Amino acid sequence: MSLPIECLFCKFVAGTLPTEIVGQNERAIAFRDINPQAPVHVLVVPREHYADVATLAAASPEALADVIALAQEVALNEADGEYRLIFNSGPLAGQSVFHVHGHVLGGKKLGWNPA
Ligand code: DGP
Repeated sequence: MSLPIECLFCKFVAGTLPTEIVGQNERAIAFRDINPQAPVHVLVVPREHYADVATLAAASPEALADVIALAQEVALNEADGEYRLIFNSGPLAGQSVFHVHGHVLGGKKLGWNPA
């Protein structure tokens, strides 16, 4: 697979741009969101580039499993294992970076206003 060299999250995975890594496993890394929406707001991304979660699930279920496992690990470390995991898919849903990422949100009682 050719890597889109302009992809921000690919650069975090490769280490060519710095970010605060808070966890990693074989196929995924986790780092803090630059614009946190909760006391805990971490992004979990596969090391390989896929645009969205459905593409990831179809192409590499193992990598999706690693993304989910890492989200759980981060939430156990930082939010007592209680968290929301969101994959925005497509611009209308709010996706702005097209390297699939799960938002791990927690650390407080979360509201429910996706609008
Ligand atoms: P989404 O809108 O679902 O595609 O989420 C993209 C997230 O990426 C957004 O919450 C902010 C985060 N983000 C954008 N640029 C950077 C960056 O340079 N560093 C970090 N750590 N996060 C970023």
